[in-house]
Amino acid sequence: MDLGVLRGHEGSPLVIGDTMYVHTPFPNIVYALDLANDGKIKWKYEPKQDPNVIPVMCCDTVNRGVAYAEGKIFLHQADTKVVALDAETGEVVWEVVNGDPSKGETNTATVLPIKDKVIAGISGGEFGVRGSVTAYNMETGEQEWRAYSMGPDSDILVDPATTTHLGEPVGENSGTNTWEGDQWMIGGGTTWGWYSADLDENLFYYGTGNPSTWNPAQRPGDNRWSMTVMARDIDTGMAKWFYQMTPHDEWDYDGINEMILSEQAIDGTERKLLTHFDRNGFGYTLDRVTGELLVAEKYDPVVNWATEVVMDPSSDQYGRPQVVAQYSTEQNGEDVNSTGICPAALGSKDQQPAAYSPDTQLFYVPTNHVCMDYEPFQVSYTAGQPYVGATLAMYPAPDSHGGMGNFIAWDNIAGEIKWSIPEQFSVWSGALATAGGVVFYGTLEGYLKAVDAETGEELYRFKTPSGIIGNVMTYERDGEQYIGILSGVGGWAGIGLAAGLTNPNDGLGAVGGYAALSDYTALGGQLTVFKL
Ligand code: PQQ
Repeated sequence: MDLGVLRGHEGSPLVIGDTMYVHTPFPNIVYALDLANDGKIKWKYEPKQDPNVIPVMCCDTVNRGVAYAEGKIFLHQADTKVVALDAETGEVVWEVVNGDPSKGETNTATVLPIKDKVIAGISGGEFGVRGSVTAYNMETGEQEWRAYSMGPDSDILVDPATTTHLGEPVGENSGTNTWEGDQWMIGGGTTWGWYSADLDENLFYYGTGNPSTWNPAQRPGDNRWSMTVMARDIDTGMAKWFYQMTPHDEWDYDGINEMILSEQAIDGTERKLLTHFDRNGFGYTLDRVTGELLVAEKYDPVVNWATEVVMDPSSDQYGRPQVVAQYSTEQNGEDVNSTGICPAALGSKDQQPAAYSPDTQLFYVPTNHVCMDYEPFQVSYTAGQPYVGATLAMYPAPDSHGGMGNFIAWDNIAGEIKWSIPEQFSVWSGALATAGGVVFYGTLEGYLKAVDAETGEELYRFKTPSGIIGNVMTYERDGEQYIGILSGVGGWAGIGLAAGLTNPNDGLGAVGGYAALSDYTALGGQLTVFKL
């Protein structure tokens, strides 16, 4: 099905009963398709949004999908309006405005409907937005609480004595005392990624993005709690534990990638785990109840900005990446132009989610294999204007013979790659693992691929009409299994094609890095469904 919108199609369709809900990038159309009637359109919702939001979206006009609960479809639009639609009719039940695009606050993420709440994040780390998550009442849309990523304790919803970081209380003013002056007010740490929840623990999990600006010399300190995995109480928003992966970021390694929850045995004991493939190139395994750090290993051997994450709890460096001075972009408060940094700012992996198979106990991870040169420069803050302060160039990692991505299988307990499939471009699509031992992903050239979960051997490929940056999904109807995928090249990697840019430094360096993509695909916006 052609969806009538070009540019990047992230996320996936959602199937509830006999209806498939499909979303598009800006203007964020939602279609309800009748699966019992050959996909006939039951209803279509097209919000009216001010197109002035487009220039304040950093990385294409993407949207990562709608969510469903209690008979409602939840759409979080680019302009930050959260809308609850009647799933049967498409009528608006309630709507609420979560942010202000005139200050650079936008949205690309889906929401987390959980218990009686809808939890929503915010984008705008490239505009000096101070990130937050907000819970709205699922029935009425009324705001229940908001937790900022940085700021006073009452803003970030911590208890200084009981909220922990690596097992220690965070103490008072933890969201301001690693910032100089009022910089935390424009401190970034936006929340544009994926949300997971453990209902038994009454916790939800997500990560915060880069501190603002990208010029680290302008924000001395660890910049807490940017770049942090957060575990918060669903009812109150109070934080139980934090783990900051990249203190004082110098590379734009946003910590927002998905948190995958699994129950696995470690040394014979069943643990509740959280596995996270960070932009910074480390794959982290934590105990999701306590926040204990169990594993932190590189999931692309080319990662060079840090040698390791210190795992000894008695060290004053515990949990901290050991930064290699050559790849720093700041020395003693001064800007430093740095070359050959791996990974590039879009990370060893960006927002495209990995998948876990409880059968193989492996994680299937779409990755980038890209490095960068980074030139920070002084930038001043004006509300609604870009607040980036760095010029970037991106290129394939040196050992890769031109390949810019790999699709890997990862053992989250050993901290090791089990197998790796080289790809010409970054794998910008979300993976799907099935109980049939088949794993799916899409490529930027537009292939949907099926591989063997144990060996990575390719079983099937199909070229869809445009590059794939959506997430492969599956559903069952009348005893038959189906696979669905959105095509439509774009996102940060495809921003050159999506926004028609040609200057190599444009798109924060991605235009040059992915210039060859135009030899393989063109803009699109389609849904393709396969029957097994
Ligand atoms: N969005 C993409 C994408 O959809 O391909 C990639 C990125 C974003 C990034 O790599 C970002 O750093 C990023 N940062 C923010 C932010 O800091 O608020 C927002 C977004 C976004 O909303 O898409 C991205």
